[in-house]
Amino acid sequence: MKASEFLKERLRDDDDLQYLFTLLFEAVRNVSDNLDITTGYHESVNVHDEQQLAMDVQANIVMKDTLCQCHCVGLLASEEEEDVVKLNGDKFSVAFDPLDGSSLMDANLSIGTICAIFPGLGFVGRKCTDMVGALIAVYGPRTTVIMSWGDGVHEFILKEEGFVLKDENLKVEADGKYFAPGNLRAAADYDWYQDLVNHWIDQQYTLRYSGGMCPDVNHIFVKGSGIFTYPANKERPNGKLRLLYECAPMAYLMENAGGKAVDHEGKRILEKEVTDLHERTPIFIGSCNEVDKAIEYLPRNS
Ligand code: P6P
Repeated sequence: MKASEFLKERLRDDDDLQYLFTLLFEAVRNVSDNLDITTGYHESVNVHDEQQLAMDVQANIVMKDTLCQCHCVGLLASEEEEDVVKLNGDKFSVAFDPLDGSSLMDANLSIGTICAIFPGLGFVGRKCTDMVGALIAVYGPRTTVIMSWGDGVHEFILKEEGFVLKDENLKVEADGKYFAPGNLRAAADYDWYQDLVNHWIDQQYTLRYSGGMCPDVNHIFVKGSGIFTYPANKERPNGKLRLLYECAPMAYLMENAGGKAVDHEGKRILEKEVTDLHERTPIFIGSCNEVDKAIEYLPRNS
């Protein structure tokens, strides 16, 4: 079944959200078709003083240009934009990381796009529970999308004819022995993280870590279990990953698939309020029991 047909059939009660997702699929296809691993660095840096890859800039343009076509979108936020971008609509605000992990491209590792959809206008001051939809794309051996609007989590794959449904109502089991331990530097700073990693090793968990959040969390959705972590360390006291356009959409999808996502205090990521477009948060996400186990090791609990 084509993604467009699936959306028409299942997302009947909100034509605008259906159209917005259709445009997001189109944007992902455009980014996928234009990924050029020979592209070098752009002559600019982004808002975080990070050297921008030409592909970062290109993907950001694609996302903005595509979303500008949506009459119902009023506000955009992007990792590649210092401030919000105002559009003409008033029904949705969309935050995105247009090309997460782009620095992995030259090593030909998988990368992705992450999107969060909020109702109305505005991001700062909103609780992440306000979200009404989310999407992640993975540009790997194949281009796939996982998305949800709150009625199940569904996976699509890009074929010649466009995106087609690969699997619907994905579920993440409570237990799972795959682990993706991000920011291992923190194990050198904090014994609790070293102890947690040792737990996974002692229990003979299977390591599945690529350095790209999209493929690493996508692995949990597709295999149906596992845990991804990216804690803070002394150099990065709030971790590296962004709340609004990375952790919150991932948490939205994970909770809709039966999983869990918390921060360094064991607080639900979705309960967090957005205080800044680009704020960072530590994240522990995946199978409920695996996240709960990780929480036991957190400083305040250990
Ligand atoms: P580190 C990629 O650059 C990214 O933003 C995420 O996709 C990934 O999980 C994380 O950073 C990897 O961070 O510190 O291992 O380079």
